[in-house]
Amino acid sequence: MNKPDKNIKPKKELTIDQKINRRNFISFGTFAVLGTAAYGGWRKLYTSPIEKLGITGEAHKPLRRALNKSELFFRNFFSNNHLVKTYPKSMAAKVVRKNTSIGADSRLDAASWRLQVKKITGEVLNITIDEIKALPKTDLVFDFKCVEGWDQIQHWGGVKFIDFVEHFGLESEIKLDYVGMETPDKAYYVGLDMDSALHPQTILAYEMNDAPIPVPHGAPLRLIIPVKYGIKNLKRIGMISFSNRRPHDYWAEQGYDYYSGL
Ligand SMILES: Nc1nc2c(c(=O)[nH]1)N[C@H]1C(S)=C(S)[C@@H](COP(=O)(O)O)O[C@H]1N2
Ligand SMILES: [Mo]
Repeated sequence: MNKPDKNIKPKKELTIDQKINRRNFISFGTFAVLGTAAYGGWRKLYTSPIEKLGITGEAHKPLRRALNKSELFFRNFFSNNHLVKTYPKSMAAKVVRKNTSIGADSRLDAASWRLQVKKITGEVLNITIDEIKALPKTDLVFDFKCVEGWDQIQHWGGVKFIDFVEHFGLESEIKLDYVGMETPDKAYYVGLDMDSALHPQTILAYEMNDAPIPVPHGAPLRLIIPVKYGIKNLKRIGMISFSNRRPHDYWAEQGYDYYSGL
């Protein structure tokens, strides 16, 4: 039998209790360090200033910077005249899907309906559907997408928002950052960034499948904005306004993304 070498110190065995204590110490220490860092990060975010303006204001600035980065990408993508894919008329659905119609499902008094446009001077234009129909008509067949997960190729016709703006002399208004639209009873309302509103495929539509829009789909005039999800495509427009502050938005108030771009 070999005698133990005097020069090699016997390795000190840790007892089970010591092992547990040491592990607890390490994990608690790690937890404390990470926890402090996380709390610090959260504090920093929480106490950071809240953005007032900007496309998606009212969020803490560091968060918003990240969101704005991706948003800016898409805004540039669309404002550089990138067009949404279009289809031949023959591919458009004959039976058009219908979704919620908040503010657009009561009886429509077509004769008294007017599109109100609030100018920045305070003046309010009252525009008839015939005045709108007299403007150049654009047809659009595209894939309409609802955030609930369905999509459908649909055919809409109306005046490009940009043509409407030009005709009614709203040059000063479109220098602002946002457009707000709401139903005549103000029950449903959307806010749109100006770039998307002025996109060449954004139309104030009065026709669906070459016929006047039926009431369930937004008669007499609805917004068709193919760079956005369905939620922004307001049915039965009553009022249009312009501002540098984000207009209120029905679904954004329920927690949906304000921008709701595709
Ligand atoms: N006034 C009004 N417009 C609205 C809505 C609404 O509830 N009220 N719903 C939106 C949603 S979520 C979608 S998907 C589309 C559906 O349009 P459709 O019923 O013609 O398919 O309208 C949008 N516009
Ligand atoms: Mo939707």
